[in-house]
Amino acid sequence: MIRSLRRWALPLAVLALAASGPPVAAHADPEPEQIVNGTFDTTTDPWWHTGNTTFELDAGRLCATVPGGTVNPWDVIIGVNDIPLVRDDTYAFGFTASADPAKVAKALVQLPVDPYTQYLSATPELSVSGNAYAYTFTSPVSLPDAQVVFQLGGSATPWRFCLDDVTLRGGAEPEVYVPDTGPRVRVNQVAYLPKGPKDATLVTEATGPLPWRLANSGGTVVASGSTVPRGVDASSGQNVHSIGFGAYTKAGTGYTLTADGQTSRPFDIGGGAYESLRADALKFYYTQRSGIEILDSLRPGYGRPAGHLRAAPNQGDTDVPCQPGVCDYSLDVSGGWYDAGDHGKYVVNGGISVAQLMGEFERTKNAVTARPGRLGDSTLAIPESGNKVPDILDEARWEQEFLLRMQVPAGKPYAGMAHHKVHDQNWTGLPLLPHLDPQARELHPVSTAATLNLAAAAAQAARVFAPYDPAFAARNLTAARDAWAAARAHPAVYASASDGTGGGTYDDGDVTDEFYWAAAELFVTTGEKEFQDAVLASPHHTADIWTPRGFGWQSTAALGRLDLATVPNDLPGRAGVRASVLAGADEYLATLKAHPYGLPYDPAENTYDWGSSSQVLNNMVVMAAAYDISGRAKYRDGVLEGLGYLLGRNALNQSYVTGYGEVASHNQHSRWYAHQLNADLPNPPKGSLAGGPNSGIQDPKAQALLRGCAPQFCYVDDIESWSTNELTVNWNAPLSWISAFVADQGDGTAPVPGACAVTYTTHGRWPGGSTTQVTVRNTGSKAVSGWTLKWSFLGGQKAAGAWSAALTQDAATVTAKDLGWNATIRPGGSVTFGFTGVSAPGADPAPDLVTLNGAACAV
Ligand code: 9MR
Repeated sequence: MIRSLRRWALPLAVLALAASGPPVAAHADPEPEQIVNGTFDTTTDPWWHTGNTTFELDAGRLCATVPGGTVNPWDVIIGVNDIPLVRDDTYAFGFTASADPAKVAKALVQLPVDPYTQYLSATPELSVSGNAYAYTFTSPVSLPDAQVVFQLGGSATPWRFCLDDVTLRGGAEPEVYVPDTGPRVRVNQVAYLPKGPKDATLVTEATGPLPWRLANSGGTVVASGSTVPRGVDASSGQNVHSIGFGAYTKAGTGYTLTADGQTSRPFDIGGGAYESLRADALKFYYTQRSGIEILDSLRPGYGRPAGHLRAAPNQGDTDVPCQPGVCDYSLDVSGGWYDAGDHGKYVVNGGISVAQLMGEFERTKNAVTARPGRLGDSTLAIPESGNKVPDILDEARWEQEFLLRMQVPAGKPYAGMAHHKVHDQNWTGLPLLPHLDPQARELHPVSTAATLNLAAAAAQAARVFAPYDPAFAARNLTAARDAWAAARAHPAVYASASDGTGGGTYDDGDVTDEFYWAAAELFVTTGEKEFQDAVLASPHHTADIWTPRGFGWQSTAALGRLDLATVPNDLPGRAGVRASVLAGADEYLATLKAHPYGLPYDPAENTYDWGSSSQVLNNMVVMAAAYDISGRAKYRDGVLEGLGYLLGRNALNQSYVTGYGEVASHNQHSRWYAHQLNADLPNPPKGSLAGGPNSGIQDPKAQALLRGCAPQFCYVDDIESWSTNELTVNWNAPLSWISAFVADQGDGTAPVPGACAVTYTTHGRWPGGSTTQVTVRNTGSKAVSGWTLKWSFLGGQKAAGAWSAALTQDAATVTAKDLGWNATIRPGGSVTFGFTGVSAPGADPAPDLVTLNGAACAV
């Protein structure tokens, strides 16, 4: 796999430039290995090839079919870059290789640029059965970035080359990478809510309690106490203590915490930062958009031409054929968001991302603490701002329209299914702005996972867009039904795990969870028996789906369960579904309480996932949903404490969100936010989440620096570390969901429940309409004089006529006001009013959340 053909002169910490290597003496330790991945166990990275061949990983070897009809040896090359050489040092170079049919190749260690001076030139005679080859040479130069290349061209006929165990020993020991982790007191570097929990971690050798002091920005000590020793933390390998200072509640900026002679990075006590993070985490999506010019006026410093339309050198996404042999048509699959730092667009990942954005919006209808206006129109500075549709939905629609385009048209084989992905034919290097990508784009085969993902997202879109654009909602519902039927007809079409040239695979061999999620969304939207039956029959409906690693693109059951629990619907046994979310949250809370860094994430094998930041966040989403369901403060506090890890309370003492925290990730792997490679390009915008520690360290940068890392240390803020430091649409989605949740908590004061109880009863239903009666009872001890009752319809219902109240409706939100004569509700007394409604297609469930004069009533 080639991620980066073009290399850049970077100050690499690992490169030893000293020319004074020790003489090659007989000593027990082997000379240092300079080839990062010569064994090809799981990847061919960072090896590259000329465009006329491709790599295959074959039983732990790198293999390639060498084309015939070339003239010179250098017409076909396989190589690896950035090999440091030390002048006058002697090197042992070796490899095993085979050729079928037998061939003579050239193996070179050389200067990577013209005149390509060769320090070693060998001509191994390769056989079909394969041989091991060994050479020595003394380097005449010191060079940070020599190349090892195999020149394979010059054959009239094609042949197959396989390579393994490439080794180059000698030269200087690679420098040991030691990250700068600053002071040993680790805090949420952004902000603690005044009325919320406040926890920090101290890294120390001490085993007994130590004193701590909290100081305000003037240096005055405002609180103090003793640390709690927690022993050695497995996720970091550090001996740690915890510090709790939640009793201090005064808002302010520039606080510091001191213990064991170390003073933390500064932080605020206040909620304001989360209001900006709510917007920034969502604004991330506009600059990820494909197929539209990014306006510099809306995102100063980030303007760029539209990507992947037809303008050269782009070949464009407007008329994309399938991979050879996959289909006989081409589709307009323009638009949508780029997945990550690459230019690929993947249905399963786009689907979960757009679903979480729509879920963030839907939460404003169903959660007591939600502040709907904060996600309203004109909150995100996007081209659609001002169109009277909440900006978060406009942004979601940009992706949703793309997902619909990925569906196979009627009349074609697999009609109704979704193509798994569209991306470049080959991997491109960095940097590369979207509009400059010259690669051909290809549609990849359909998959059941992508089809169900589309069904779920489209079913959800059908209800959330209904009040704003009934035609778009109806289009989504049709697409969702078609996708569901197509997935039922083709239940086991899996994306290939080896289809990873030019884009990620996103392969998934178990789609039972996608069936559950799609059924759940279709049921919530339509209320229909077929989907209810599918939900109730799914093993995921009753299983403990709250695994330590959490949910994501490969395990989607939680998305279904959470919506069944939080969005109004009349599923039999719904109380049990809601209780199961609390049970899951209790598991994550227990993990968090046991973890000295306060993470609701502690996989049993003590290995962190690719994109672990998002797994932490998704586990927090479960706790947040439990808070929305139950109002129990412990769940909300779990979310607030978990957020601290992402914003600085961690082993690396850094925030994983660009622009938030004193020291924060800012060199995420991206082809267009590539400031680290080209000073004319920007860093990622503020509010961009880095994937975070990944025990797999699949990229060569991380492998060179981090081998043997404890989980929390498996991260480097370097643009080349695509396995620890990328940014993606599916990682910013839970960041945005959680930052909205946290911003909604204000200063952390728990909402006071209203002294009211509401019964909402739909008495009559006929095709297209219904009649509903609402009774509001005053359960408090004071009279209510003058009342305003609010709720949101779930879909596109309209209140048509009312009695005993004045009803107005704005999109889904209904406001009912007293008529003067019934303005007073005495303690224990009640008022009743009613209305007729016009039903939208789909279910018409009673709203979960009704507020009286701004406070939530029991329903
Ligand atoms: O996020 C994905 C992670 O879960 C997988 O383990 C990994 C390897 O398949 O791929 C990650 O997704 C990448 C995708 O394949 C291509 N675009 C960038 C994504 C983030 O690194």
